[in-house]
Amino acid sequence: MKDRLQALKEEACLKIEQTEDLKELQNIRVAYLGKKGPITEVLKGMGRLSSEERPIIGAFANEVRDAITAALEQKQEELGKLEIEKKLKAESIDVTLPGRPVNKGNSHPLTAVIDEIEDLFLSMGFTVAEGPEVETDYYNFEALNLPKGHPARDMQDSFFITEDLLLRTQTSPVQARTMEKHEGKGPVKIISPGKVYRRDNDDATHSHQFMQIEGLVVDKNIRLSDLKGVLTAFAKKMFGEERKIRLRPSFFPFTEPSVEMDISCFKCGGKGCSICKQTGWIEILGAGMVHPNVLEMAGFDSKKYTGFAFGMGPERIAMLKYGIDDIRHFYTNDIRFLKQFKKA
Ligand code: 2NL
Repeated sequence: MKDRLQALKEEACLKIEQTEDLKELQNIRVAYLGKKGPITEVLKGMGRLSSEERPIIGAFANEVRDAITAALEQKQEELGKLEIEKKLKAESIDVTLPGRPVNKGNSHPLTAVIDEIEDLFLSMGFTVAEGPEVETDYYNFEALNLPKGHPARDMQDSFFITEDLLLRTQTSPVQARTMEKHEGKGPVKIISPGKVYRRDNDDATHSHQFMQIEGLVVDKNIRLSDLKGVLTAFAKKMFGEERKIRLRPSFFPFTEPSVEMDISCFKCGGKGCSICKQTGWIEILGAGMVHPNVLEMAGFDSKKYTGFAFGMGPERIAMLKYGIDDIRHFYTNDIRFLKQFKKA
């Protein structure tokens, strides 16, 4: 019996020694130490032994069981460690690997130009005002000195929704609304960027929907020289400190006097090139002193208050700045076009 136990011990220990797998180890445990295992079997046969032999074999059987248990535990620990090591190796992160590039988008060129213009005027103390794109006839026309039947209403064919509602043709209604809110008290110092709509056939220089940025300053003692100072600062910051400006007389129903502003060509410096069409000058905006009628309708006393206003098309500014030849590029959003305006 002792030999049988000794054989079982050696057999079990060898199997334990050779296994590389935790599950198999568990199977070995069950096979040798389980209730139906050979050691239990041997112990069951102890009744047949003499009283001298019984304690000796009993003690030896315990020894064998303890030895197998110890071997199992040692192997289990070994395999457990190995498994963790394997896992660590498989899941380790190489922190020295270079990062994968992230595909980043960029601002739309028109958005970038509008942001730049906004920042510029914000730095001069203006605030940004916004308003509805569906406007009433009153704010879009009447309040801007364009009464019904005024010939200038034909100057811009508009998208009417009802007899009284239309898609705004300029952002001036935002300014008329803002002036009203001031209840006759200055200062008003705002810019109003936003979408505007005109009934136009789209081509390289026309779009039925486009952006406008208007500006308005109303206070006591505002003069044409203030307009000139602010817009000169704008032109220099936007197109280079060497820029010169010139004002030409013009006409807008909402300003009197009205002017158009040119900047000296930023490409040729004034000598004449294709950008400035050989004139040395580039038209960038319209402006003027706010018409007294417009001030009065918005609740300002035009004897005490004066103001200047201006309006520009950011598409035109962006086209000049980036040499874009077709306004439709801004709205067709071809990714090959848009990607060219990624800042380094
Ligand atoms: C242009 C010209 C202009 C204005 C817009 C304005 C607004 C109010 C009162 C008076 Cl509330 N004027 N806006 C004035 C002059 C010119 O825009 O060529 N825009 C693209």
